[in-house]
Amino acid sequence: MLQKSNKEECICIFYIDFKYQDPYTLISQMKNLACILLTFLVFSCKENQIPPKVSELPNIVFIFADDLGYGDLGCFGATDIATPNIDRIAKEGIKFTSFLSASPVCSPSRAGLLTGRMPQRMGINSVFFPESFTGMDPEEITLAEILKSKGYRTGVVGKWHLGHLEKFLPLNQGFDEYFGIPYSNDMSSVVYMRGNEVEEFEVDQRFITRTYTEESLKFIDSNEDEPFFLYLAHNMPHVPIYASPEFEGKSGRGLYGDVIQELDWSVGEVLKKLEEKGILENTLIVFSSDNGPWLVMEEHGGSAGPLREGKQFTFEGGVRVPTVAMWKGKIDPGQTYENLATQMDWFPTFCKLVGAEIPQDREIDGKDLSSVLFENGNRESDTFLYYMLSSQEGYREGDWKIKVPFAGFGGTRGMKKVDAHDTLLFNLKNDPGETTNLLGENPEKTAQMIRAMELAVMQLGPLPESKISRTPADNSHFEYLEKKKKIDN
Ligand SMILES: [Ca+2]
Repeated sequence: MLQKSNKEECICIFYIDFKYQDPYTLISQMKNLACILLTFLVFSCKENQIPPKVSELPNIVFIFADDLGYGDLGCFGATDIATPNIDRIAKEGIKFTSFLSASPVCSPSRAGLLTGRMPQRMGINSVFFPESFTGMDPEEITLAEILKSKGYRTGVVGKWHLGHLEKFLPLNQGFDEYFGIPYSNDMSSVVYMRGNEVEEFEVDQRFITRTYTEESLKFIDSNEDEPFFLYLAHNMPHVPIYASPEFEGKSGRGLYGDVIQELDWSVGEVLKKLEEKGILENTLIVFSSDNGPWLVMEEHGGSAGPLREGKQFTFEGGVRVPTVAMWKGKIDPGQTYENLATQMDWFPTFCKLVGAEIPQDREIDGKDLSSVLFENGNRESDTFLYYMLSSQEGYREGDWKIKVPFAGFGGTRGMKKVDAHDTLLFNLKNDPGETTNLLGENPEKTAQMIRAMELAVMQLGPLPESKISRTPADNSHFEYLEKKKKIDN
């Protein structure tokens, strides 16, 4: 767009008034004109290859909620939680109604967002814990590294959850600044880190959202003059949930609703700051969630709205996340995109936006969403492989979804009981709640979907071992004593 307007300005320069020039001046001016024209032609031919100048690059603000459900925002149908600021993004931008997270749990979902790659390719199938000695490989190329290479200031505020040892932390993955809790807020030793150091050992969780908001506003304040990438990854509404005192008792859905209303306030503060600085028109803002609601937490977990199941499962409630994006003047307001898109798509989309080459030495699974965002177009592909941990559990192609047989899960205090099922076939357009198995009446479609799914899995190729996310108990002390006892006897 910016390039287009530059061209118009160039054309104005070529005006020469022939009538009042002497022949020598005229020849000299014609020569100059020829030079200018030649330069213009060369630049026109290369137009698509010229990376945008730093000053033309948009800021990117990516706001991520943790375990926010599909039914927890006003613009996605919630009537008991007020989210006017997030609704504003949908109203003044685009709402994605079939936006899929890379995984139904935290760490793999975040790895997919930041690299554009299926987390299974990186061996990130489950979540990291404070005792994990593994993390996302520093050799992975993150969005922050891409944007930094184009002159961006990059900051992450909030939950990282891709490994907390120094080599896995944000500063080693392309971020200039980090403030936040390095994993989930229900894990032992909840601390605030700044950069690579622990800054606060006693985190009062009631003020996490407020603190993250203040840190984000400070980041915008100190980087307003250069393009910046702010990744604001809230810990809320992951359990245990907390809201600041002024938000308590304000929503129509108890503490959970209060927490979401505080998150919405936070979004409003960011929008207000961008407006005050006069940079809202030069900022792409995305709001999304890392996975579906943690339903086993009952009223402290969110709602998947009309979708089936939630976090930890590959029914739509686990992976379809409420997603909105706005960029004033660039994204037409009030759009709804109903076809499939994924969290991994932001990687190639942002690469395109800033004129960065998509890495060629590795598979990037995301697809560029530029035509969806800026041209009312469609995403290049409409397929998706559903994974939970290391299990490939389903496949989507357009409106159709097939789920492989599931042995059932008896339920624990942290994971909901879900019944066993045979192969399931759904048409998500007519049945987003996955209520009616169409397998019996669509044998041809079923066979085609199974073939397509098998091909997709085959094309994925061999996958690395899952990185150990939780170390087993070290029982060597007991084993030593038992061994000793045997010898003594
Ligand atoms: Ca999560």
